[in-house]
Amino acid sequence: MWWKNSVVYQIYPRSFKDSNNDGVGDIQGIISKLDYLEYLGVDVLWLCPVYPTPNKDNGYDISDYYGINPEFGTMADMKELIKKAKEKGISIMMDVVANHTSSEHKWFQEAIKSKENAYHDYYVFVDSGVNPPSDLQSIFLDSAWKYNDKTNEHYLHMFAEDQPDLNWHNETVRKEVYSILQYWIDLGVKGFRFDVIDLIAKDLEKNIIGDGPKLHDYIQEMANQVLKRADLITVGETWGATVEKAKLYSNPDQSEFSMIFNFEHSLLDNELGKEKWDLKPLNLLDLKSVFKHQQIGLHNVGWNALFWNNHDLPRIVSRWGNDKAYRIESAKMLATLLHFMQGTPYIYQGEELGMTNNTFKNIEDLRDIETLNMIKDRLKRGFSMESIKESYAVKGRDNARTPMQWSSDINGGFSYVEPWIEVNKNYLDINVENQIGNNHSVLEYYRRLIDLRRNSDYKDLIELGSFQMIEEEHSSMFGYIREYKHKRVMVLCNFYDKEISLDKAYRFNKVVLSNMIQNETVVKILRPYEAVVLDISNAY
Ligand code: TEU
Ligand code: CA
Repeated sequence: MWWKNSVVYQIYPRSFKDSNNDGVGDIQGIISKLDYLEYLGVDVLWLCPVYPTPNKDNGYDISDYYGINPEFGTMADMKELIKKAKEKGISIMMDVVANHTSSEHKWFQEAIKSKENAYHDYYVFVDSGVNPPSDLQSIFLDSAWKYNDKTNEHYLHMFAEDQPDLNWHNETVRKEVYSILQYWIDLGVKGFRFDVIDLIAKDLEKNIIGDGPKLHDYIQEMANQVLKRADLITVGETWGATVEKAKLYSNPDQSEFSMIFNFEHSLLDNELGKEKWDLKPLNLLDLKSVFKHQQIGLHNVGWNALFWNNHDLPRIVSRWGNDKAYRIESAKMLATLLHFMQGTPYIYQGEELGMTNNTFKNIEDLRDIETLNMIKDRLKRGFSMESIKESYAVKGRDNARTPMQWSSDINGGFSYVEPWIEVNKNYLDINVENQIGNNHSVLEYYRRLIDLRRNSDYKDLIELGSFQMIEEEHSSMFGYIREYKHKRVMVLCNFYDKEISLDKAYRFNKVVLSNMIQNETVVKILRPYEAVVLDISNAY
């Protein structure tokens, strides 16, 4: 299980690097940055979808699973990327969107022609005449049902109407997915990320969308027919996961996935039971409880993906760190907290620089369908424009999709022409060029974290060690101990911008890593956003 010691780097190709100056990132752009990714020390590149797409949801609406989006390049470029990454010991993880296709996929174009069409049962049609079968709402806030006049039916779409849901109860559909996976395995990819995989077994009779009764049957069938035959890293995107479910998804017997993305922590600043746009402050004690439960609950019985960021989430240093006076310290503190836990860490492009959310002055500058639908929905429901702006400023997905900031050149070195989405104006201050080799930078700190996990004599402790919270009730400090054989390290993180006292003065043998100079012989206070990792193997 090589991936237990790996670090995955997530690339949103559209915003990573534009090699041909059309304002859109591309595969040759990724190839041009492989030296950088090797320098960072990552082992796997998760590419958000690179297949042909009408871009209604920036590639999560796939019209051909066997091709490459011409905006991103050619299949030859893709094969070159796989080859050149492999030469650097870096594997490629593809993003598999199998809950739905684009409405422009040939399967759907056939399916809507007639009920008798061979592809009709590839999708979820309900013969309800001109009225939708139910008031089910899509995740993008419109009706989940779209009328098809040719067959006088409605079809299901849990996301945009241009993203019709596939019918996984149809064995032919499942076989089509397995063929797609095998095709990419044969091309040399070493991993897959499965988009909203917990929605694939929906049971409409029982009014169940997520976690359908046959979900694990289908995942296990996919594992047996394809995944287990290659030595892959696989991760399921499961917004409905809990620790208990995670044990099933990530069982060490490899009957399903290597791991899952469990979003319990990422839901903690949503008003309970409301939408992500209904904001509430994070309570650190909730976060500590969620991570403790995951760490202890999965130890030796499952495996966790460790992440703060992705292309759907606001940037963590703005969300739960401090993107003003303490940007660098808080970015390093958040990274320390996450990377010393058990699991496979995922670094989202720009996270390693301490990149922040972007201030979108005008609605016209927004690109994401989810945000644009929310604006329409909330205006209709009478929300003030002020509250709507606050919601997307804090939680909008465009925050994570502004171009990667490479240098102080025009457009942050992403492209010489105006990019498809605006560049964060702080690129002059936050970019790769002024962080490489700068010992104080977030980038070099991430390199040390990755090196500790991959190459240090703390490697086994980080990968296999036990987890124990300390000062569990402390409302500002997140602290834990990892232990393996004769080694023990203590991770102490001050989550806020005020100096704090610890319940005890902690002795230690040596400082393994810290985001500030640590000259004390015992630690009993932490400065704002201070993170320190202490070797305490012989201190007690
Ligand atoms: O996201 C699943 C999903 O539900 C998220 O969109 C989530 O609801 C919301 O964005 C939380 O901020 C996956 C992909 O990651 C996302 O980019 C796609 O839009 C979606 O599926 C449909 O494929
Ligand atoms: Ca380009």
